[in-house]
This record gives sequence, C-alpha cells and structure tokens, in this order.
Amino acid sequence: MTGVSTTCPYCGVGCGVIATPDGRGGVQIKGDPDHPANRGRLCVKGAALGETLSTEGRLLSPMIRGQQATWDSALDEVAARFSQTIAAHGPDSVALYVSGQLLTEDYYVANKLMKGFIGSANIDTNSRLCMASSVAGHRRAFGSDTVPGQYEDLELADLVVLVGSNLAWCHPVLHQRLMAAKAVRPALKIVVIDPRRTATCEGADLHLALAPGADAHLFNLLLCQLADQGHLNPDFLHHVTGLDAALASARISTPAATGLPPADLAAFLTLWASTERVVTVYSQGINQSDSGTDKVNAILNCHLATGRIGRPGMGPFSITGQPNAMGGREVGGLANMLACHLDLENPTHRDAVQGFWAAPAMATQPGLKAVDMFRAVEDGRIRALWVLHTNPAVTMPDADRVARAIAACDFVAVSDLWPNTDTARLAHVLLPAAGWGEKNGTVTNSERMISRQRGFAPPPGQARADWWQLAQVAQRMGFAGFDWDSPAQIFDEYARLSGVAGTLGSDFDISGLVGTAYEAFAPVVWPQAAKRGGRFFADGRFHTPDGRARMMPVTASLPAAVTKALPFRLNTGRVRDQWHTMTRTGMAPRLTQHLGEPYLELHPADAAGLGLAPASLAEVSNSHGRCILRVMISDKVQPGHPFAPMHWTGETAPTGRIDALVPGLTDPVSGQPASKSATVAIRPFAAGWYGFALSHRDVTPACDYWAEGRTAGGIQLELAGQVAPEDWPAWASALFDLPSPSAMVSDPAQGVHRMAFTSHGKLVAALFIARTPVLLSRAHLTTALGTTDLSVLAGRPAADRPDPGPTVCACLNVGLNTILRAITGDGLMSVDAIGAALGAGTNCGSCRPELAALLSRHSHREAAE
Ligand SMILES: Nc1nc2c(c(=O)[nH]1)N[C@H]1C(S)=C(S)[C@@H](COP(=O)(O)OP(=O)(O)OC[C@H]3O[C@@H](n4cnc5c(=O)[nH]c(N)nc54)[C@H](O)[C@@H]3O)O[C@H]1N2
Ligand SMILES: Nc1nc2c(c(=O)[nH]1)N[C@H]1C(S)=C(S)[C@@H](COP(=O)(O)OP(=O)(O)OC[C@H]3O[C@@H](n4cnc5c(=O)[nH]c(N)nc54)[C@H](O)[C@@H]3O)O[C@H]1N2
Ligand code: SF4
Ligand SMILES: [Mo]
Repeated sequence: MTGVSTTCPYCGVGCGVIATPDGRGGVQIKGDPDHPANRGRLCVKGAALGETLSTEGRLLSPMIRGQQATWDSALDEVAARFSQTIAAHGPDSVALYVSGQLLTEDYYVANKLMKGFIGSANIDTNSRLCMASSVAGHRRAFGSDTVPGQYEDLELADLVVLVGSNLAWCHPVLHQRLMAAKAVRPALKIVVIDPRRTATCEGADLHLALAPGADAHLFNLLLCQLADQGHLNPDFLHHVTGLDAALASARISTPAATGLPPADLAAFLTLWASTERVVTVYSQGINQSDSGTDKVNAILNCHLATGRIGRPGMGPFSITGQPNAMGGREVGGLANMLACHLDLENPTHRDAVQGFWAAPAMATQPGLKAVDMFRAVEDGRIRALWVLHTNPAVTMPDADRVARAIAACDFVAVSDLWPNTDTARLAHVLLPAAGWGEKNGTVTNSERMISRQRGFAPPPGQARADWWQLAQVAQRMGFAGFDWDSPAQIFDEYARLSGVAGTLGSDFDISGLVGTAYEAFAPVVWPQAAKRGGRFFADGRFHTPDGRARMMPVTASLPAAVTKALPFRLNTGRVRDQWHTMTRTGMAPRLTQHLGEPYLELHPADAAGLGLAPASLAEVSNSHGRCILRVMISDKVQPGHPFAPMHWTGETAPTGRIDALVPGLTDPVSGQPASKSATVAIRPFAAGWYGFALSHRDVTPACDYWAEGRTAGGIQLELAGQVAPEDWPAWASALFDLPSPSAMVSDPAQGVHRMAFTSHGKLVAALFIARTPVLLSRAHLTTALGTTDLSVLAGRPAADRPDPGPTVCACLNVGLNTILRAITGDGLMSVDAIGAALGAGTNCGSCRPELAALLSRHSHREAAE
C-alpha cells in the first residue's frame, strides 16, 4: 500500500505524517516532507506512532453496565437516558464533556446537538483546562478569539520570548524550526521565562527564572518601559483604546515582585523594547492560573502598544496544546461560544445559527464551564453526562472529587478507545471509538492551518467514529439534521455556516472551502485571502464594536501565599516522551525509557530540609488528596517550588495522579483552573522496602506504591511498601500469578531478595527487593525478559556489556552512561559530534537540548578542574 498523508494526533504543531501500512499489521511512519508545518520533521512521539497502534486490549464493542451490547441498544440507551433526564429535569440537567483532540467534524456535531437541539450550552471541553485564558484574553483585546501570527514569524523574528512554554518538550518540531533559524542567524535572540530551568533553556540567550505567577508584573513593567522610553507606536495606537488605564494599572507593579535579578530584568526589558521584530510565545505557564486572562492581556498590551502584531516576525503567539484545540475554538466547542467565532450571547448571531441549523431549541445562555460542570454533576444538577475523548477522572483539578462525582452520577456514557481508563471504568455505557489512523476528519493547528487526518486501517471490532456516535444519538432523540453519511458532508455544512458567520462580520469564514475535494484536501491556513499572508491585525481592524483593539488594565497579582501547613507550591506539566494520560504513548517501550515513573523534582535545599534522599519516595499532600512520588533532586527548580508531571493514572501509578492535589481554583474570566500552583506539604514516605519487578504480562500489585511502564517484552514495575511481607516468594508468586520462583538470591539480614520466574527456561518475571531504593540498571534488566539469561539476579551487567544507563535518545536507544562515556572518554565537544559517534539526536532531534545540557555540564566541570 502506498503512504497515506495524515496529521499527527499529538500536539498543536500539527505535523504532517505519512503512514504506510506494511501489510503485516505494522505501519511505517515518516514525516511528510510536503506538510508546511514540519517539512518532514517529526519529534520522538510522532516518530514512535507506529509502536502505539496495537489493538490489543481495545474496547471492541459497546458495553452497557459491564455487558457487551449491540450498537443499537447502546445508542438507544444513551438517547433514552438523555431524553428522559431532559423531560424530567430540563435541558440543563444533561451535559457533554469533550476534547481538543476531537476532530472538527466530531466537535461540530456535538456542539450542534447540544446548543441547537437539546437547547443547553452545557457542553464544555478539556480546552477549558488548556486554552480558555488565551481565548478570553483574545476576545477582550481583539473582540474575537484570533491568533494573529504564523509559525514562520518565529523564524523571521529578531527576538522570540517563550513565556510559560517548554517548547523543546511540548512543541518539539516548532522548537527545532526555531533552533534551525537561530543556527543560520545567531542574531535571533531567544529568552525563556519560566520559574524552572527546562530543556527549552538550552540554546536560549537568557533564562528568567521568575517567581511563580509573576508574569503579569513582568509584562506590566515592560509596558511602563515602553511608554517611558519612547517605544509606543502612535500610528497604531489610533486603532487601540485603553492605553492610559492600562498604564496606570501597570505602574503599580514593582521589579521586586518578579523575583528576578535586576540585571536580568533590565536586560530583558531593554531587549524587548528595542526589538521591533519580537514574537512572544506563551502557553500553560500563563494560561493555567487564577489570573491567566489578565496575564494574557498583559502580554497583548505590550504588542498592541507597539503595533508589533500581525506583521512578519512579530506578534503575540498563544500556542495550542492539543491537535485540534484551535479547531474546537473555531467550531465553538466551549460552553460560552457559538460556532464559527460567533457569540452565544448575541441574539443576531444566535438567530442566524438557529436559522441555518433549523434548530428547535437554541441555548440562550452560556453553559457550565468544566470545573463548575463537574460540581453540578456532584450536586445532582447534571444527571446525565457523556464524556468523549478525554479522561477527566485524571486530568481535572480536584481529580478525586471529580472521579467521585462521576461515579455517583445517575447516568454516564464514555466514548474511548480503551475500556480501563480511570474515567471509562466509571461509565454505565461504554462506546468504542475509532482512533487515529482509523477515522477521517480535519484539525486546525496553532497557526490556523487546517489539515486532514486520514484513516489507513479499519477500526477494530465494532469501533466507530465519534461523529457517527453523536449523530446517531441525536437522531434517536428525534432530531433532524444529523443524517450525514460522511465527515466530508459535515465539513461542507460547517464551511457553509462559516459563510453565514462571515456575513455577520466573523473572521472565521472558510466558505471558500465549500465543495472542496475532501479526499485530496491539502493543508490550508485561514483566512485564505492571500494579501494578508495568513496574518491578522496589521491593518488595525479588530472585531470589537468600535473596530479598535482594547488594551486592558491589569492589576497584577501573585498566587495566594503558601502557609506553614502547606509550605510548598507545586508546579505541574509535561515530560518529553509522554502524552497526557499515556493511553497511547504508554504503549511504546522506547517512550517509557526517558522518564518512566511519576516523580517530584525538588531543589537540593528542600530535599535536605525534608531529609529526602535521591530516588527515595516523598508523600505529597493537602486537603484535596495525596500522592507518593519518586524524589528527583535538581537545582533546575527553585527552593519551595517543586515540579511534578501530570501523566500518571490509576492504571499506571495510582499514587501518581497529580491532579488529586490541584484545587478547583479558577480564573474568574475564563474559568480555567490554576493547575500549576497547588500548595502542598511534603514529607518522606516511610518505605520499609523498595522493589523493582519485570513481568511478561500485565499485573496489578497490592502495595503502597507502584508505577508501571512498558518494556520491549512486557512491563516493568517500581514498587514500595511500608511493611515488608513475611514471605517474599509467596508474595511474588501472588503478584505474578506464577508458581514458585526458579531461582532466588536472598540476604534477609540486609533485606535483599531477588527471584526469577521462568517458563520453558525463559525468564517471564523477576523481582528485586531492597531496604533502600533499588539501584540496578533498568536498561540492562529489561533486556533479560524472554531470554534464558538468569544472570540478572546478580543485578549487574556483564563486563562486556556496559550499562547504558537511562535512555536519553529514545529513537536510537542511547543511554546516559553511553553518552557520558563518549563525552569524557572520546572528548566529544558538540551535539553533532555525539550524533556522528553514537547516532543520538540524529533522528527526530527531540533529545538535542538534553545532549547540549550534558555537554555544557561536562565542559563546566572541565573548566572548574
Ligand atoms: N510531550 C508532550 N507534549 C505536549 C503534551 C504532552 O502531554 N506531552 N501536551 C500538549 C498540550 S495539550 C499542551 S496544552 C501543551 C502544553 O505545553 P507547555 O505549556 O509548554 O507545557 P507545560 O509543561 O504544561 O508548562 C509549561 C511551563 O510552564 C512553566 N510554568 C509554571 N508556572 C509558571 C509561571 O507562573 N510562569 C511562567 N512563565 N511559567 C510557568 C512550567 O515550569 C513549565 O515548564 O503541550 C502539548 N504538547
Ligand atoms: N495538573 C495538571 N493537570 C492538567 C494539565 C497540567 O498541565 N497540569 N494540563 C491540562 C491540559 S492543557 C489538558 S489539554 C488536559 C488533557 O487531559 P485529557 O484530555 O483528559 O487527557 P488524554 O490522555 O489526552 O485523554 C484523551 C482520552 O481520549 C481517548 N481517545 C484517544 N483517541 C480517541 C478517539 O479517537 N476518540 C475517543 N472518543 N477517545 C479517544 C484516550 O484513550 C484518552 O482516554 O489535561 C489538563 N490537566
Ligand atoms: S511536534 Fe511531535 S507531537 Fe507535535 S505534531 Fe509534530 S510530531 Fe506530533
Ligand atoms: Mo492542553
């Protein structure tokens, strides 16, 4: 079969992928050289897509209360429960919770069903946890939710400022484009603003490790500097209102509030002020805050005041996280929006959409935003809920409370690929969804480029596309206008509606795509008018009532202070090789090797104060919940401000669900939760024993702490408990569900127990127990599964096979020790030299910032010696 061109299902960069099924069940994945977003590049997650397509364990048929069911009965059940609930309690007693990973066509159907036919706007999306503050900031400033710029602006700029964005790990291909531009033109300066020293700081000219949450102070100070030093743009300010009020508020901010060294602060302010071509990229470090909308506007204010917007190489750039976060905003997936950038609260807009849809019951008021929606589920205002393509029992703030609310809801339907996600396990009706590569539709990336996702394999079992599920339920609820045969027809209807929106002044008018050849559809940026070059606002025309942009007065605030009882502020976010709740990336062994366990990155001074040793376990808690996390001591975080990743779940590490600790505190304008600033207490977890296990098949340990990761031949488990079992062989047999071990090494006085289980002479499971964290080479041990080599019980690699250490380059499987040996032993001096010697960093390039960090650490050491 020839390659199918499609779009990566992960981040908002929206890279083109060529997928070529090999005819033997496998799929070869390559970057699409013709896709304008990536020109053939892929990051490590994209490159590993082929390893995540196994259908083993997939949800293959609808289930009603744990029993297999037909599509007819499952869809009838969802429709009937929704209709009955509405009849008894009104339209606001039902809700849809959807996702920025849905395709535009899925999203369109969900939105039409809820806002036009059920007559409630209780449809919200995980974009509330992600982009809502940017949406609200854009609408306040521009009158519309419009991202003005294009990716190439990062390459054309003289200064790129990355605020609260770990671009190197979260938008790797865009980061590579930026670094490539800087390599050609070193005058391009890069500044990273992040309390944490991330991989993105490698290759940056300046890192501002500001006080957490102090961004609005920083941009207020910048606005003052712009005004005081003659950098305002009087011509552009004719198109802008609110300068004086914004400046008056900005004047209250003080340098001290930023926590920055005065020289660094001054360097940044001068650089930004004096550089015309400046792009300010921002992401979750800005959005996920209880004053996220203000922070967005503090950034937009500076670009509006200088007129640095919508022209090549300049502008504010809110970068989207999910593959279709932008498409969902365009289609009106948020509870307070209508389709095509129209306004739910504007009667003219509502009437136009109602007329177009021939809708019987338009919602007239915004629905509940995610956090409030789950509160309403909790207190019974919402009695029927349908969750599609998201895992709120893990990723919502106050996740334990959200999980309890879902569990207690009268009726819950979940559409997912897998039956065992933390959310799916709580459903009454489970609907098997067709996944990436099995379905068709469109997505919009961060630069407003619409691309096709195309199927290249049939869905397994009875799995069906999300749009089809939604349209079927709508029809079974008795609604007309949901009888499409294909996503192409839905896209066409949507494009026509956008034409109606265009006549009402909306910028989102893609009616030029009506009747487009859907199969051959090539990536296209809207607006399509060529003279704009895909950018907005250089002409000073905005979508506000008076056509002028609005600078907003921003009274900068800081997150509420920590307390004596909860003295640490917990930052959360992503790791390089995992995607959210790991339902896809968790399947690829090579993606587990980089950072394979939930951890707490803690400053050495904090660790010393708490008596926490490297690789020990910490118990992190507050009134919302409790986690147990592996301690990673690092001066990349500031004292008092540890960091933990968001990826682990009840399936992979039940005590690693970080949102159990995050309060449901939200921004008052956008409703976006403050996911990066929970206050917590930390203390050592009193582990009586630590363990590491390998198993050729999935097992569920019964102990205080466990974390699972996939390896080439099965799974690996990190384990710990307070009280050691009396009989380790019996405990191990029960864990693996296997008869007694075939080999064992024990030193009970030292608390050391090692045992191997074989089947037909081959290693199928192994357990390593110690009183202190198990310091054995995981990379070495995991290669033993399925072999006859029982020397693993010795726990050390043989002399002829040096331990490669933890994986740095996941594509070519090159470990830390191998790289360090080459740097020190062979005197390698550059990332390219490492690539030439070991291959590391030469495939997708995602690890290049880490290679650069290893090199710089080594050269520092040499300089100090
Ligand atoms: N590998 C990977 N990539 C992804 C994803 C993934 O799951 N894995 N998810 C995608 C999605 S949906 C999204 S939304 C994006 C998110 O992309 P990013 O926003 O880049 O990622 P995060 O790690 O959530 O947070 C970014 C940074 O904000 C910093 N930060 C925390 N508090 C503050 C603060 O007060 N001020 C400032 N300036 N910075 C702060 C954190 O230290 C962190 O480094 O990533 C997308 N890409
Ligand atoms: N503490 C903390 N919490 C956070 C964040 C943070 O930075 N810190 N970030 C927040 C952000 S920005 C985001 S975007 C969210 C992400 O959080 P979620 O959206 O909850 O996480 P995912 O793992 O992406 O969930 C997607 C689900 O859809 C399923 N799925 C995959 N393909 C399909 C399909 O084609 N159809 C259907 N129906 N289902 C499918 C997957 O198996 C999975 O269960 O997390 C938020 N939560
Ligand atoms: S940067 Fe990586 S995850 Fe993002 S779209 Fe491209 S290949 Fe996919
Ligand atoms: Mo996101």
